[in-house]
Amino acid sequence: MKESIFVIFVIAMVTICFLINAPMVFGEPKMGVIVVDLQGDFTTYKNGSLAVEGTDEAFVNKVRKVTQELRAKGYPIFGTQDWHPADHISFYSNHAGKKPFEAIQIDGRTQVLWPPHCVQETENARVLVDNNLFLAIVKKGKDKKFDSYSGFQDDGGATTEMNQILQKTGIKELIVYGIATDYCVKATAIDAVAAGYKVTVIEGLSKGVAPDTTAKALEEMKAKGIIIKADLEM
Ligand code: VGL
Ligand code: ZN
Repeated sequence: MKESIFVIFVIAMVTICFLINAPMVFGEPKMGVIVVDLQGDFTTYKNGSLAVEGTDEAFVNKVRKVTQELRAKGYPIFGTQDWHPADHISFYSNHAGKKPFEAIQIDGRTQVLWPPHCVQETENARVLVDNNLFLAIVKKGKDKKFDSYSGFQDDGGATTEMNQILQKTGIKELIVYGIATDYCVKATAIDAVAAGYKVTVIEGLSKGVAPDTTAKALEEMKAKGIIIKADLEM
């Protein structure tokens, strides 16, 4: 009789210890980070061809510092890199008589025509955050026929390796920031939510091409369930 009470006591204690430690045993939902297009051509810091307002050296250094801190805390860091061939469809100079920032229709899609930027293997296509911090940097916009604001897929629907890499890493939640809020940050965050991740966009670590499209992008992201945080408190 005494023995069976002892056995029940031991089983109860083991069960209680297991329940208390369950979050540690099974792990918290795994959080990853996507740093979007932190490249010279999008910054005033590097005199970029498509420099976005507010992307001076102080901004880039802030993104570098936070990314370093997130890495030090153990979060897996991923990046996207705009990586266009010189004859890319999104460059105004590849369309006779067109001007930068004009929008045209191509096969039923709206294509904004940009100054040539992030041309493969050029100085200003480099990612300005320490490349050693990243588990992977996903290149996008490599196909001359399609633009690719999203890090997950291009305008033709061809997927990148992003989702596969995140799944392999066991990521469930994502922090997203970078350039530009109204184009590549927005498209990447929206595709991440569509792929089933819980997404938080950090407004203070992102800059937009224009105020009106940036305000609209933030509203659109919120409407899709994306959390918008002013800054990361660490
Ligand atoms: C981007 C315009 C063209 C971006 C990329 O990174 O937001 N914007 N290509
Ligand atoms: Zn581009």
